[in-house]
Amino acid sequence: MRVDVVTIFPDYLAALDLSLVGKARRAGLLDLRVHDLRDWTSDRHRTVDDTPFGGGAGMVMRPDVWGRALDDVMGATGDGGDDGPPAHLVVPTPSGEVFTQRHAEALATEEHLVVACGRYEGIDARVVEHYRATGHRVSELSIGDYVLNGGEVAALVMIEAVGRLLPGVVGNPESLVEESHGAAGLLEYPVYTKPPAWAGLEVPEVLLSGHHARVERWRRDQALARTAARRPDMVEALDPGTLDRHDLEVLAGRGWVVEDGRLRRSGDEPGEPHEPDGGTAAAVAE
Ligand code: JFT
Repeated sequence: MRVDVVTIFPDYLAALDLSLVGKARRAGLLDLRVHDLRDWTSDRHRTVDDTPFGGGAGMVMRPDVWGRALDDVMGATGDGGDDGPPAHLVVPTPSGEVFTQRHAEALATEEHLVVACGRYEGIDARVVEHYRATGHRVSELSIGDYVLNGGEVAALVMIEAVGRLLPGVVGNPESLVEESHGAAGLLEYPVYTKPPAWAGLEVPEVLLSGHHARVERWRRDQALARTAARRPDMVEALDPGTLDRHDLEVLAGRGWVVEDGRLRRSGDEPGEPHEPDGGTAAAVAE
């Protein structure tokens, strides 16, 4: 996969030389190129921004500079003509869809991604409009509901999430398989290693027992309890048909009941606000 990143802070992306993504690059699985947007300016001050039409605070990134940069790194059209397959343009933005593992999986199938990292109040909206109009796929994505100062950190997150899915990047594909089980709808169970006692805390006895079936059941109970405590949205999305009697008992113990084929908090009437849990979400009971 080829990934081009355009930014006014190319050094921000240096972290991608490290760790798994760096390994993928050195193994030739990922061709990552970071570009300085200012290379496409033409004035003495290398200006990339200007004041917003219509007024308001801050500055907006100029479409002409972005257009020259993106034409160079994406190819001028999205028709896949003479310069390889059409690039998929990824634009981090607080106004985007929230980036999920589903987006990472879809992007990992692409041959060429271009990530446009903006700053200030954002990039002139005509840039996205223009590349869509010229046949490119464009994804405007946010990494979550908190405020960053620009797209670079979001790009790091997305490139790491995509990069680790490229065939051959994660050494042991079993860990990807195990993860996709987790992605089947529950948070992961807590994990422990040596020493068996630390800071007065013991590793749960069942994990030392060597009793595989009991270990599996304990881990599933933990995953269910955590998910119930921390992620009611994930419990609601579970298909009760995939849960066994014991699963349903664990959830019932945390206030979840099956009604009309869906999980619902007992006592919550439709449209009523959910009763807060008094802090158990932070530290899940054993
Ligand atoms: C923030 C961002 C994401 C994501 C791109 C560009 C400018 C600053 C800004 C902040 C708030 C409102 C502009 C960006 C993000 C996220 C991404 C830009 N800013 N307007 N902030 N938070 N989750 N992805 Cl371009």
